[in-house]
Amino acid sequence: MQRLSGVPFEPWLLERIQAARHIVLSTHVGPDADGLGSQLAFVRAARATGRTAVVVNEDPLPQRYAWLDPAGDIGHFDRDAARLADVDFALLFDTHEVDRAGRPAQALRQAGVDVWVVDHHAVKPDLDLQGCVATEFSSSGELVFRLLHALNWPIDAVAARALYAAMSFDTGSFRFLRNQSNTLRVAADLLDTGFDANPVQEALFASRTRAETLLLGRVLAQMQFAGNGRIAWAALGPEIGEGLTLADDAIGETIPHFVGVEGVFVAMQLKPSRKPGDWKLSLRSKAAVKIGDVARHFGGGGHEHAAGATLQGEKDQLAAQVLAMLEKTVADQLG
Ligand SMILES: [Mn+2]
Repeated sequence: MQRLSGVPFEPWLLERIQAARHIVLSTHVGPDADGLGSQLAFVRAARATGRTAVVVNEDPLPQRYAWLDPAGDIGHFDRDAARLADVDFALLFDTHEVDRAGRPAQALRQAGVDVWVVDHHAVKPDLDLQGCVATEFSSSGELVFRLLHALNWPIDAVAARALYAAMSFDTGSFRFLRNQSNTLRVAADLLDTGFDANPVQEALFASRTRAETLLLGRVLAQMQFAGNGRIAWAALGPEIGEGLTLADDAIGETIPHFVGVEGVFVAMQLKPSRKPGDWKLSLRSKAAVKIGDVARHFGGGGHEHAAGATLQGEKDQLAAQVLAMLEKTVADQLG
Protein backbone atom coordinates (compact mmCIF):
# COMPACT_ATOMS: atom_id res chain seq x y z
CA MET A 1 0.00 0.00 0.00
CA GLN A 2 1.39 3.37 -1.01
CA ARG A 3 1.59 5.84 1.87
CA LEU A 4 3.32 9.09 1.04
CA SER A 5 3.57 12.23 3.10
CA GLY A 6 4.01 15.71 1.64
CA VAL A 7 4.98 18.91 3.37
CA PRO A 8 4.03 19.68 6.11
CA PHE A 9 5.18 16.21 7.03
CA GLU A 10 2.58 13.78 8.35
CA PRO A 11 3.10 12.75 11.99
CA TRP A 12 3.45 9.06 11.07
CA LEU A 13 6.44 9.88 8.88
CA LEU A 14 8.25 11.87 11.56
CA GLU A 15 7.43 9.24 14.19
CA ARG A 16 8.84 6.43 12.06
CA ILE A 17 12.10 8.28 11.51
CA GLN A 18 12.35 9.29 15.18
CA ALA A 19 11.85 5.65 16.20
CA ALA A 20 14.82 4.50 14.12
CA ARG A 21 18.10 3.98 15.96
CA HIS A 22 20.36 2.55 13.25
CA ILE A 23 19.69 4.16 9.90
CA VAL A 24 21.11 3.40 6.46
CA LEU A 25 20.75 5.75 3.51
CA SER A 26 20.96 4.94 -0.17
CA THR A 27 20.45 6.79 -3.45
CA HIS A 28 20.05 6.02 -7.14
CA VAL A 29 22.74 4.54 -9.37
CA GLY A 30 24.94 7.21 -10.87
CA PRO A 31 24.74 9.25 -7.65
CA ASP A 32 24.74 13.03 -8.00
CA ALA A 33 25.45 15.95 -5.68
CA ASP A 34 21.78 16.18 -4.70
CA GLY A 35 21.46 12.62 -3.45
CA LEU A 36 24.95 12.56 -1.93
CA GLY A 37 24.65 15.96 -0.22
CA SER A 38 21.26 14.98 1.18
CA GLN A 39 22.74 11.77 2.57
CA LEU A 40 25.73 13.48 4.16
CA ALA A 41 23.56 16.11 5.87
CA PHE A 42 21.11 13.51 7.15
CA VAL A 43 23.91 11.29 8.46
CA ARG A 44 25.47 14.22 10.27
CA ALA A 45 22.18 15.27 11.87
CA ALA A 46 21.17 11.71 12.80
CA ARG A 47 24.50 11.07 14.52
CA ALA A 48 24.17 14.33 16.46
CA THR A 49 20.94 12.92 17.94
CA GLY A 50 22.69 9.76 19.15
CA ARG A 51 21.65 7.51 16.31
CA THR A 52 23.98 5.56 14.08
CA ALA A 53 23.72 6.39 10.41
CA VAL A 54 25.61 5.00 7.43
CA VAL A 55 25.47 5.35 3.66
CA VAL A 56 25.57 2.37 1.30
CA ASN A 57 24.98 3.20 -2.37
CA GLU A 58 25.14 0.90 -5.35
CA ASP A 59 27.95 2.94 -6.91
CA PRO A 60 31.14 4.25 -5.31
CA LEU A 61 31.47 7.98 -4.65
CA PRO A 62 32.37 9.54 -8.02
CA GLN A 63 35.86 11.04 -7.91
CA ARG A 64 34.54 14.49 -8.78
CA TYR A 65 32.54 14.52 -5.54
CA ALA A 66 35.43 13.50 -3.27
CA TRP A 67 35.53 17.10 -1.92
CA LEU A 68 31.96 16.69 -0.68
CA ASP A 69 32.84 13.77 1.60
CA PRO A 70 36.18 14.46 3.31
CA ALA A 71 35.25 12.11 6.19
CA GLY A 72 34.63 9.19 3.82
CA ASP A 73 31.04 8.54 4.91
CA ILE A 74 29.73 7.55 1.49
CA GLY A 75 29.93 3.76 1.21
CA HIS A 76 29.11 1.46 -1.68
CA PHE A 77 27.76 -2.06 -1.93
CA ASP A 78 30.80 -3.94 -3.22
CA ARG A 79 32.97 -2.60 -0.37
CA ASP A 80 30.51 -1.83 2.42
CA ALA A 81 27.61 -4.33 2.21
CA ALA A 82 28.46 -5.39 5.79
CA ARG A 83 27.21 -1.99 6.98
CA LEU A 84 23.69 -3.10 6.08
CA ALA A 85 23.73 -5.76 8.78
CA ASP A 86 22.66 -3.92 11.93
CA VAL A 87 20.24 -1.30 10.67
CA ASP A 88 16.58 -0.96 11.63
CA PHE A 89 15.45 1.57 9.03
CA ALA A 90 16.44 2.69 5.56
CA LEU A 91 15.76 5.86 3.59
CA LEU A 92 16.19 6.10 -0.14
CA PHE A 93 17.06 9.64 -1.23
CA ASP A 94 16.46 11.37 -4.58
CA THR A 95 14.60 8.45 -6.15
CA HIS A 96 11.50 6.47 -5.30
CA GLU A 97 12.26 3.58 -7.62
CA VAL A 98 13.87 0.74 -5.72
CA ASP A 99 15.15 -0.65 -9.02
CA ARG A 100 17.18 2.54 -9.52
CA ALA A 101 18.88 2.08 -6.16
CA GLY A 102 20.52 -1.23 -7.07
CA ARG A 103 21.55 -3.94 -4.65
CA PRO A 104 21.52 -2.11 -1.27
CA ALA A 105 17.75 -1.46 -1.37
CA GLN A 106 17.06 -5.00 -2.62
CA ALA A 107 19.18 -6.53 0.13
CA LEU A 108 17.47 -4.43 2.79
CA ARG A 109 13.99 -5.36 1.59
CA GLN A 110 14.94 -9.03 1.50
CA ALA A 111 16.19 -8.68 5.08
CA GLY A 112 12.81 -7.23 6.10
CA VAL A 113 14.09 -3.71 6.80
CA ASP A 114 11.65 -0.84 6.07
CA VAL A 115 12.94 1.06 3.02
CA TRP A 116 11.17 4.42 2.79
CA VAL A 117 11.75 7.15 0.22
CA VAL A 118 12.52 10.87 0.40
CA ASP A 119 12.24 12.28 -3.10
CA HIS A 120 11.19 15.23 -5.23
CA HIS A 121 10.48 13.39 -8.48
CA ALA A 122 6.93 12.72 -9.67
CA VAL A 123 5.86 9.31 -8.44
CA LYS A 124 4.77 6.47 -10.66
CA PRO A 125 1.30 5.65 -9.32
CA ASP A 126 1.61 1.87 -9.33
CA LEU A 127 4.63 1.67 -7.06
CA ASP A 128 4.35 0.34 -3.53
CA LEU A 129 6.01 3.07 -1.47
CA GLN A 130 6.17 4.70 1.91
CA GLY A 131 7.86 7.94 2.84
CA CYS A 132 7.85 11.47 1.59
CA VAL A 133 7.62 12.76 -1.97
CA ALA A 134 7.17 16.49 -2.61
CA THR A 135 7.56 17.50 -6.24
CA GLU A 136 7.42 21.25 -5.60
CA PHE A 137 10.92 21.10 -4.13
CA SER A 138 13.94 22.11 -6.19
CA SER A 139 16.00 19.24 -4.90
CA SER A 140 16.12 16.44 -2.40
CA GLY A 141 18.48 18.71 -0.47
CA GLU A 142 15.79 21.36 -0.02
CA LEU A 143 13.34 18.68 1.08
CA VAL A 144 15.82 17.17 3.55
CA PHE A 145 16.39 20.65 5.02
CA ARG A 146 12.64 20.88 5.74
CA LEU A 147 12.59 17.32 7.04
CA LEU A 148 15.47 17.88 9.46
CA HIS A 149 13.70 20.98 10.78
CA ALA A 150 10.46 19.04 11.20
CA LEU A 151 12.37 16.34 13.10
CA ASN A 152 14.06 19.04 15.18
CA TRP A 153 17.45 17.58 14.31
CA PRO A 154 20.43 19.99 14.12
CA ILE A 155 21.91 21.37 10.89
CA ASP A 156 25.47 22.49 11.54
CA ALA A 157 27.82 24.12 9.02
CA VAL A 158 29.03 20.71 7.76
CA ALA A 159 25.50 19.48 7.10
CA ALA A 160 24.52 22.88 5.69
CA ARG A 161 27.36 22.80 3.17
CA ALA A 162 26.24 19.37 1.96
CA LEU A 163 22.63 20.55 1.57
CA TYR A 164 23.75 23.72 -0.19
CA ALA A 165 25.76 21.61 -2.64
CA ALA A 166 22.70 19.40 -3.20
CA MET A 167 20.46 22.39 -3.89
CA SER A 168 22.98 24.24 -6.02
CA PHE A 169 23.53 21.14 -8.16
CA ASP A 170 19.87 20.43 -8.85
CA THR A 171 19.01 24.07 -9.49
CA GLY A 172 21.97 24.64 -11.82
CA SER A 173 23.49 27.14 -9.39
CA PHE A 174 20.09 28.47 -8.24
CA ARG A 175 18.72 29.15 -11.69
CA PHE A 176 15.85 26.61 -11.64
CA LEU A 177 13.79 27.57 -8.59
CA ARG A 178 10.90 25.16 -8.53
CA ASN A 179 9.93 26.25 -5.04
CA GLN A 180 10.37 29.89 -6.05
CA SER A 181 11.62 32.21 -3.31
CA ASN A 182 11.49 29.42 -0.71
CA THR A 183 14.44 27.78 -2.42
CA LEU A 184 16.52 30.92 -1.96
CA ARG A 185 15.35 31.36 1.65
CA VAL A 186 16.54 27.85 2.45
CA ALA A 187 19.87 28.58 0.75
CA ALA A 188 20.19 31.78 2.81
CA ASP A 189 19.50 29.88 6.04
CA LEU A 190 22.17 27.35 5.09
CA LEU A 191 24.72 30.08 4.34
CA ASP A 192 24.03 31.62 7.74
CA THR A 193 25.63 28.57 9.39
CA GLY A 194 28.97 30.00 8.26
CA PHE A 195 30.52 27.80 5.57
CA ASP A 196 32.13 29.32 2.47
CA ALA A 197 29.93 28.84 -0.60
CA ASN A 198 32.58 29.78 -3.16
CA PRO A 199 34.55 26.51 -3.08
CA VAL A 200 31.25 24.62 -3.35
CA GLN A 201 30.25 26.58 -6.45
CA GLU A 202 33.70 26.15 -8.00
CA ALA A 203 33.76 22.42 -7.30
CA LEU A 204 30.31 22.00 -8.87
CA PHE A 205 30.50 24.39 -11.80
CA ALA A 206 34.12 25.34 -12.52
CA SER A 207 35.94 22.04 -12.37
CA ARG A 208 35.52 20.43 -15.79
CA THR A 209 38.47 18.12 -16.49
CA ARG A 210 40.48 18.40 -19.68
CA ALA A 211 39.01 15.11 -20.89
CA GLU A 212 35.48 16.40 -20.25
CA THR A 213 36.33 19.60 -22.11
CA LEU A 214 37.60 17.64 -25.11
CA LEU A 215 34.46 15.49 -24.96
CA LEU A 216 32.34 18.63 -24.98
CA GLY A 217 34.07 19.73 -28.19
CA ARG A 218 33.36 16.38 -29.83
CA VAL A 219 29.72 16.34 -28.73
CA LEU A 220 29.13 19.92 -29.90
CA ALA A 221 30.61 18.97 -33.27
CA GLN A 222 27.88 16.28 -33.54
CA MET A 223 25.02 18.65 -32.69
CA GLN A 224 22.28 18.90 -35.30
CA PHE A 225 19.07 20.88 -35.48
CA ALA A 226 15.50 19.88 -36.28
CA GLY A 227 11.99 21.26 -35.98
CA ASN A 228 12.81 24.62 -37.59
CA GLY A 229 15.79 25.05 -35.31
CA ARG A 230 13.78 24.52 -32.15
CA ILE A 231 15.34 21.12 -31.39
CA ALA A 232 19.07 20.49 -30.92
CA TRP A 233 20.08 16.85 -30.94
CA ALA A 234 22.83 14.27 -31.36
CA ALA A 235 22.94 10.49 -31.58
CA LEU A 236 26.31 9.57 -30.12
CA GLY A 237 28.08 6.25 -30.55
CA PRO A 238 30.56 4.67 -28.13
CA GLU A 239 33.45 6.22 -30.10
CA ILE A 240 32.55 9.67 -28.78
CA GLY A 241 34.63 9.08 -25.65
CA GLU A 242 37.48 7.17 -27.30
CA GLY A 243 40.87 7.81 -25.71
CA LEU A 244 39.38 9.95 -22.93
CA THR A 245 39.17 9.02 -19.26
CA LEU A 246 35.61 9.97 -18.35
CA ALA A 247 33.04 9.37 -15.63
CA ASP A 248 29.96 7.33 -16.59
CA ASP A 249 27.66 10.30 -17.05
CA ALA A 250 30.17 12.70 -18.65
CA ILE A 251 28.11 13.00 -21.83
CA GLY A 252 25.08 14.04 -19.78
CA GLU A 253 26.96 17.13 -18.63
CA THR A 254 27.04 18.39 -22.22
CA ILE A 255 23.29 18.60 -22.81
CA PRO A 256 22.85 22.07 -21.23
CA HIS A 257 24.99 23.36 -24.11
CA PHE A 258 22.36 22.06 -26.53
CA VAL A 259 19.33 23.52 -24.80
CA GLY A 260 21.24 26.74 -24.22
CA VAL A 261 21.36 27.59 -27.93
CA GLU A 262 19.26 30.61 -28.92
CA GLY A 263 15.97 29.55 -30.48
CA VAL A 264 16.28 25.98 -29.20
CA PHE A 265 13.49 24.80 -26.90
CA VAL A 266 14.29 21.10 -26.67
CA ALA A 267 17.59 19.21 -26.47
CA MET A 268 17.85 15.49 -27.18
CA GLN A 269 20.82 13.19 -26.80
CA LEU A 270 20.98 9.50 -27.52
CA LYS A 271 24.10 7.87 -26.10
CA PRO A 272 25.43 4.41 -25.23
CA SER A 273 24.14 2.94 -21.99
CA ARG A 274 26.30 1.11 -19.49
CA LYS A 275 24.68 -2.10 -20.79
CA PRO A 276 25.96 -2.82 -24.31
CA GLY A 277 23.17 -2.60 -26.89
CA ASP A 278 21.05 -0.26 -24.77
CA TRP A 279 20.79 3.46 -25.48
CA LYS A 280 20.17 6.24 -23.02
CA LEU A 281 17.82 8.97 -24.14
CA SER A 282 18.22 12.35 -22.41
CA LEU A 283 15.80 15.22 -22.92
CA ARG A 284 15.94 18.81 -21.68
CA SER A 285 13.68 21.73 -22.46
CA LYS A 286 13.24 25.39 -21.83
CA ALA A 287 10.26 26.53 -19.75
CA ALA A 288 7.87 26.92 -22.71
CA VAL A 289 7.92 23.23 -23.66
CA LYS A 290 7.26 20.13 -21.54
CA ILE A 291 8.97 16.92 -22.62
CA GLY A 292 8.06 14.58 -19.72
CA ASP A 293 5.37 12.84 -21.80
CA VAL A 294 7.87 12.05 -24.54
CA ALA A 295 10.14 10.29 -22.05
CA ARG A 296 7.17 8.43 -20.58
CA HIS A 297 6.05 7.38 -24.08
CA PHE A 298 9.41 5.64 -24.47
CA GLY A 299 9.07 3.93 -21.09
CA GLY A 300 11.14 6.45 -19.12
CA GLY A 301 10.37 9.28 -16.75
CA GLY A 302 11.66 12.38 -15.03
CA HIS A 303 10.55 15.98 -14.78
CA GLU A 304 8.71 18.11 -17.34
CA HIS A 305 11.93 19.84 -18.40
CA ALA A 306 14.51 17.12 -17.73
CA ALA A 307 13.67 13.53 -18.48
CA GLY A 308 15.05 10.35 -19.99
CA ALA A 309 14.55 6.75 -20.93
CA THR A 310 16.48 3.61 -21.82
CA LEU A 311 15.90 2.32 -25.34
CA GLN A 312 16.74 -0.84 -27.25
CA GLY A 313 17.29 -0.93 -30.98
CA GLU A 314 19.33 0.64 -33.71
CA LYS A 315 20.67 4.07 -32.78
CA ASP A 316 19.75 6.08 -35.87
CA GLN A 317 16.29 4.52 -36.10
CA LEU A 318 15.65 5.28 -32.44
CA ALA A 319 16.84 8.85 -32.91
CA ALA A 320 14.45 9.29 -35.84
CA GLN A 321 11.52 7.97 -33.77
CA VAL A 322 12.28 10.26 -30.86
CA LEU A 323 12.82 13.26 -33.13
CA ALA A 324 9.47 12.69 -34.85
CA MET A 325 7.70 12.77 -31.51
CA LEU A 326 9.67 15.80 -30.33
CA GLU A 327 8.83 17.72 -33.49
CA LYS A 328 5.15 17.00 -32.92
CA THR A 329 5.44 17.94 -29.23
CA VAL A 330 7.13 21.24 -30.06
CA ALA A 331 4.60 22.03 -32.79
CA ASP A 332 1.66 21.17 -30.48
CA GLN A 333 2.96 23.33 -27.65
CA LEU A 334 4.45 26.27 -29.53
CA GLY A 335 2.35 26.24 -32.67
MN1 LIG B 1 17.45 15.57 -7.23
